[in-house]
Amino acid sequence: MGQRASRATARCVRLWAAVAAAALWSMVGAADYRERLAADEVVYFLLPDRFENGDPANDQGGASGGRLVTGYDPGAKGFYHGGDLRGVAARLDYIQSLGASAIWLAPVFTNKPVQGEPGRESAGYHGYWITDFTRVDPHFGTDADLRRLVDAAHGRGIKVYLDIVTNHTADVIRYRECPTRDCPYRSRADYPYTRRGGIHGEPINEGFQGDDAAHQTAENFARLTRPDYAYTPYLPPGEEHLKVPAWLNDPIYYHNRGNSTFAGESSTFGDFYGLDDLMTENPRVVQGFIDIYGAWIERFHVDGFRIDTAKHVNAEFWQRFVPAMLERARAAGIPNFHIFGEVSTGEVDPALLAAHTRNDRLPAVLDFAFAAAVRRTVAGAAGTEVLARLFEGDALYEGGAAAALELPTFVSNHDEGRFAYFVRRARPGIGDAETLRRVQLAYAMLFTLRGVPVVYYGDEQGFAGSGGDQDARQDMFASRVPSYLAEQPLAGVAGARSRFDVRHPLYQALAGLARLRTSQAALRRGRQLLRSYGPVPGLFVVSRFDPDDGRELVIAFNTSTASLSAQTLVEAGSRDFSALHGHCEAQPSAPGSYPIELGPLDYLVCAAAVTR
Ligand SMILES: [Ca+2]
Ligand SMILES: [Ca+2]
Ligand SMILES: [Ca+2]
Repeated sequence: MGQRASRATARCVRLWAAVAAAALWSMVGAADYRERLAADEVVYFLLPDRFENGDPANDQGGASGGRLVTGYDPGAKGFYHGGDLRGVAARLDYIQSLGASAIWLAPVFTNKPVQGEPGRESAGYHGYWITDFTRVDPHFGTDADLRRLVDAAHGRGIKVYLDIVTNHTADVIRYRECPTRDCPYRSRADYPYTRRGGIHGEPINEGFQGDDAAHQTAENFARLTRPDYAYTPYLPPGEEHLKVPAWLNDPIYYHNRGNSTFAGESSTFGDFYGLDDLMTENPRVVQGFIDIYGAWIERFHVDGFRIDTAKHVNAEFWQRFVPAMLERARAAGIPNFHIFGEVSTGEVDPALLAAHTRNDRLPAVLDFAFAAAVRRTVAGAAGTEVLARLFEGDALYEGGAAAALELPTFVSNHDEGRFAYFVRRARPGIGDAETLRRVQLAYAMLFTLRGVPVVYYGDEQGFAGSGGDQDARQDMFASRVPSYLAEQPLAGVAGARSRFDVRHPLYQALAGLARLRTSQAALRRGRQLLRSYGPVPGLFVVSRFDPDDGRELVIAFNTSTASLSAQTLVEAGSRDFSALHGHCEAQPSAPGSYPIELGPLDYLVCAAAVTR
């Protein structure tokens, strides 16, 4: 068949595919959101403080005074800016039009408003410094505001995931031995539970058998009565009853061994920069968190949990906590409750991530290895074989490649930074046009490759940021932070303005990708097969297969800045391809060999009408 005829056929099939896609899209939207599998979602991750201010009356969290009391300073990137849950509810149209079907809210529980040494204070605007685990932070509104948000989201078929923390609370506990917070880690061997202040100290906690899995019983922990084996913990005056529920105020439920070095046993037993690290081996602590977070499922009917700092908690805790949460959710009428843990790494290291699905039995983990692989190949200059190595690792997950379909994937986040920033850092001097193409290519990978795409709020408005953490947490409402105002967003203008522009090219691109993914079961739930990759930037191809009829989708990316044409393997019986994105030849060159032509940093998605 000549090229002209083949293109005409492809156009015709494309039209048919678009009609079918629209029908499928409406079917997905009409179905009960609870029936959708975790793999079906498109997740939008936002920090309530930085998204939209729906109620200026709560900006100071009900307190009055300066920023060191209220935590509120909209001109400082480390303080509260005024965003809240009403603001999120007011922007559901924006979130839904982007194609998101689930919202992951950064923690909404009551935080210590301000902590840190004098002169180095910052605020709990991010939500990870919890004092009251039973109430919405007053800066974000009320429990009723959360209920209204969840109900409104559900009314649109949008799920809501809460971000939970069990590793630590806010920094309240101090140690007598070190008046500043720079307390070095004191190990279990050098400072055993059964001696006061080291191996030569007086005997304490007589008969305590240790914290290992075999001894995590109420009887054993009843013998642990003194928390001063390593340091002498105390609660500063006025903060003795700060935490809720009340059991959290007792230092016996914490490790009290000083700061984590993020290596060795300190990774699970050390304080995360002074944050009070919970004794998650103690069954009282396990039950305490089952009670706390089970109540949030039952009270608000949320649809899943993202678990903060999951890798800093012992495996046995998760082995008990996760099944309890899934059971509470099922009993509350939420059959597909999703739980995914944060196991952070900057490496393409699926073995590390997979170990937490096997040892901890976490149903899923955030796919930091995916983020690292896309960063290396699309922001950096690594060959596309890095992506192949990533997906070969899917076999390691509990449940194998099928389980990997439910891993939330991302290219930007609130800790490491945004993809546009990674591109600018890796390629100083390139223009915004190329940066934009690289961000689009990264998001094309996110939406079409296996895993559940997580969009980090603001990426769709061209936010780049100037680093990680506070430098990647810009305001969607008119900002007053000088460094945010100085930033030049991709395809946008700098300055203090509301950033909910549905015509922004990245918003449009991501919305298109979300529609594509939602319309194709192969992209949501389909098996993925590696086809083409290499040691240098260039072609990367996978096939994905419709779980119902077996039709093949060919997905090809060009990570280089040169055009390419190549043949790639397809199923011998795949033919009558139509273009879901880019230019697709209608027919293979020969059975099992399909021609690919791609411009620089471009991609295509071609769907076979028949695969036998
Ligand atoms: Ca507010
Ligand atoms: Ca502390
Ligand atoms: Ca810990």
